[in-house]
Amino acid sequence: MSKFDSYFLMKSDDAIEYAQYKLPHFGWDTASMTCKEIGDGNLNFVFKVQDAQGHSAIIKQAGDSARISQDMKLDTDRNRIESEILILQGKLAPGYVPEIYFYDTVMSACGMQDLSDHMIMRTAMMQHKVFPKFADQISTFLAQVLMGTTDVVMDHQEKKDLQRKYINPELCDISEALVFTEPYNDEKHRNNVFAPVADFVKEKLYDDEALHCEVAKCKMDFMTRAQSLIHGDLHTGSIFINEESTMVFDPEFCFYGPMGYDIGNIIANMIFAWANGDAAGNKEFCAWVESVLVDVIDMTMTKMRAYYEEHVTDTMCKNKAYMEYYLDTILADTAAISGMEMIRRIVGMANVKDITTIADEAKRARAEKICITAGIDYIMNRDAKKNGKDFLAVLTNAIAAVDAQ
Ligand code: SR1
Ligand code: MG
Repeated sequence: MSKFDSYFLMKSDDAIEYAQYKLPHFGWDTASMTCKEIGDGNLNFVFKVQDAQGHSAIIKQAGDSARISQDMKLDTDRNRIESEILILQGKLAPGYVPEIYFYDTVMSACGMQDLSDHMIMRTAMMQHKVFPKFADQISTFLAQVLMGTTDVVMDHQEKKDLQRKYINPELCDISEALVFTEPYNDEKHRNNVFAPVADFVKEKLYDDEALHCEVAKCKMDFMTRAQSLIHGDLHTGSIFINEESTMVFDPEFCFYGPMGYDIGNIIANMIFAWANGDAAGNKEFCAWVESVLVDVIDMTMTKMRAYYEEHVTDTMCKNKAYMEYYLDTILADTAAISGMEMIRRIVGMANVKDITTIADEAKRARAEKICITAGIDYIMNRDAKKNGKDFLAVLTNAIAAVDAQ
């Protein structure tokens, strides 16, 4: 019998004992072991366990409610989903996700590679660090994982097995509410709206029926288009980065959905990084982010096209005109989700530090209006966004529109 034979929420001391129990082959120096809870996400507990001899591991545990809101009860099975997905993504895109050492469905916890030689990308973005390899690396991850799990490429029965296994209704329900519903009506009265933009939000988001119609279309697409095994929450807080490497983690929101959801999350969160750099007057950083916006779109599409051409197995999908249609729908979905993510992080329940830490009220209000204006353009005109330059022009146009007001 062990104390870990039934579920309880661990504290740091428990995580040390747990690491010894689950990872005995690490050869821990038990006397010097320490542990720090380092989770800064909205849902889980993350412990870094290490000893003085250089051994270390991350222990991640799912609680039965969200850290951001105790009222939000959640199935702890999400830890299994996350672990299995990381293992699968590691096969599709080797070197782009942390190694999973084990996962444990009793404690709803997993052990994974400690990436302390990387930074959480959002933290790095807020320090205005640049990573010249990022666009190339993230586009490889996106193309290989997203295209690699489609019906275009996979055996259809195997794809359906994955789709069934990772249906993930609870976490999808969070996204359906927080991304596709509440930012447009505050129906649960839990939006966080920065007071200086309250009138702008009411006019541009709550009162615009034409926008609501387009959002409804995107919401139903999200709920019904089982295109790829998507990460489901691919913001800069789900990426570890350093000069040489980009590693994606935290795929607990994963399910079979439209792949533009992941690409759009990257675009939106890079624009939050841009807004933070812009408020600080850091032109060099902003120029790098702008180049990333263009490159992420163009490189991802180039790599997806190549992956499609090389790996397509479905007979009908070998049709060239269909391939062009398919790639176009990915771009339109990417644009729509860029907009959805930008809007929901500004006005919804789960905000981003890139924006909320802008201390100057007027600068923060301007940043928020730029994000909302760009977000609306991405949603309303999603079919017209055909390349990286088009995606960047949305930001440029939003700045001009807001500054002209
Ligand atoms: C209650 S969870 C709020 C948000 O945090 C996660 O990272 C997802 O983005 C979710 O929407
Ligand atoms: Mg997360």
